[in-house]
Amino acid sequence: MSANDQVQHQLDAVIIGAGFSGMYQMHCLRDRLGLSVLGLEMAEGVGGTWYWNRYPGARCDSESHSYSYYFSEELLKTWTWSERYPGYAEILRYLNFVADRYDLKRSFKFKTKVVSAHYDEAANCWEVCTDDGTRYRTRFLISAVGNLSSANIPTIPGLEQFKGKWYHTGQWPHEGVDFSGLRVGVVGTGSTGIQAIPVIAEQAKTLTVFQRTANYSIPAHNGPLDDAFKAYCKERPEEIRAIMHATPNGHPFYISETLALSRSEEERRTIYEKAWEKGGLRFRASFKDLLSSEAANQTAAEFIKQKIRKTVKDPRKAQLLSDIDHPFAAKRPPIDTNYFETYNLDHVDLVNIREDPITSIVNTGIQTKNALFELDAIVFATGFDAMTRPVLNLNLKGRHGQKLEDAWHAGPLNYLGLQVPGFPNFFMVTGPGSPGVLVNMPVAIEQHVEWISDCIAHMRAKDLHHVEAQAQASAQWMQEVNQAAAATLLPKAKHSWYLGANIPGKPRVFMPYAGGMAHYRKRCETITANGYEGFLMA
Ligand code: N01
Repeated sequence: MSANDQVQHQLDAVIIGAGFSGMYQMHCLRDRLGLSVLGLEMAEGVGGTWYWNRYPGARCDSESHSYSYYFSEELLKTWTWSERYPGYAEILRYLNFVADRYDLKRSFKFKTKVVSAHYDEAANCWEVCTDDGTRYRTRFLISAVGNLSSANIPTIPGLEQFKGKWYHTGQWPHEGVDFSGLRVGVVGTGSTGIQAIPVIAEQAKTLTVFQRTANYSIPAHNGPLDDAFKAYCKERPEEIRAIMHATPNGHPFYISETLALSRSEEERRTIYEKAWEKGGLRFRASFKDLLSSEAANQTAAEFIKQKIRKTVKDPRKAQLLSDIDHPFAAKRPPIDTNYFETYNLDHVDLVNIREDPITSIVNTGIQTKNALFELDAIVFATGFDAMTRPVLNLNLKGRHGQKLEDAWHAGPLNYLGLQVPGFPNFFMVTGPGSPGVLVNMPVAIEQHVEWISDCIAHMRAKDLHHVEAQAQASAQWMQEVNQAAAATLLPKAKHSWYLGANIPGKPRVFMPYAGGMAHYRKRCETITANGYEGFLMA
């Protein structure tokens, strides 16, 4: 037994992760409920996804005034965002500001990885083991590990032979990377690649983009916020909050009530042009049915494809970039700064790896079926094993020693994205089965954290010690999650991480709840009002 291999004292709650979720969960349980709580975090500091994703151009697609905690008027009045969309560095400063304001860091143990946790049925508690050999016993275990925190590094033969340097955008070196004078290859054209490519192109000697699936993107029109808008955010947070709580995706703007095909082609074009000028995710709100009607969606898709063809001068590149195989916004729609314009630079090339696939990585670069691309650096903007992997990596064992991996062999069985049957007193913040990743994350996070905190407060008030999702309620919830997705065009993107389709061997299940945040919130409230319907409490 090592010095550290010892059981620490009994805690009320352990929270895993110190991002947006874990920090607020800590504040709620420690400061509002007065529980003994420990936070465990792999990174050296707070920030979660923004701690790791420091790649060039990393920026949020939620507008900054909505990408904030809304639980405290004081926070809203004290913090001022500088740009329409916050960059990773400003978000990290914000999260550190919040952590310091509430003195949260003292309750987190950083540089500490949870390697496993099991539920001790006799004692009705979780034993959590960390990589330094310490074991913690806790009544409640809360995963705040995020949905996009497990990097997907493709297994391409020969990577270890590459003589240059390679990077995954989700594990970016904190000191930054200087691409000046280098021949750089970027693999992946999702939200991340689309943000990174224009910035890398500014430095690199040559940039070769390896595209498997062409993607839509809307101009972000990012820029500094003016004083009038900053004042509005401080003076009327209630108004902004009310909109965010009323809309399906938690953003601070309404979705139009108009059906796309109810307007003439010319009227539609004018609406799309205006939305294009506004930029960002607001474009998706142009019509009510863009995500439910294929015909409506095609009007938006065609508008964007025309914009791409008009922007990109080289006809071959324009064709490759606009040959998009899925409905608009069926994948999370990227927003960009000069993405398509970047392909007009002479030193930027585009390779269609669907036609000419990557076969290996050799010491000098990337080998496709037909050509060798000599490179000094490779950037994998290849996304994440999303939603389930970060939770599975905790190596949980629930009642009767059941592994979460087994409980989820056919997909992430859960109730409301909050609990898994057979795993009592274990909660997930914005887990699979909840709307989180489809909405403005802080809105979803605050709702979940408050629900979990209220549930724990209720249990304490009633002297209850055990809460667990019922199997039947969970099975029914899975049906609702499927039905909600099927009512949209979201499952039509074949390679989407929403479906787990980006990871070989992963069950193809639409993981997030697509019924909308406002509806989901009401659903949770009703369940609570009905005495925590679908949960077993004892
Ligand atoms: O990851 P992705 P991401 N060989 O999975 C390609 C959030 N986010 O990091 O489509 C070759 O979307 C893959 O190709 P394909 C946001 O929620 C937000 O870009 O599978 N290529 C695709 O092009 C987002 O949705 C912000 O055919 C491979 C790309 O890599 C989520 O993070 C910014 C490959 C991966 O795209 C993930 O975005 C950034 C392989 N083996 C991210 N494997 C903002 O807030 C994958 N690809 C703005």
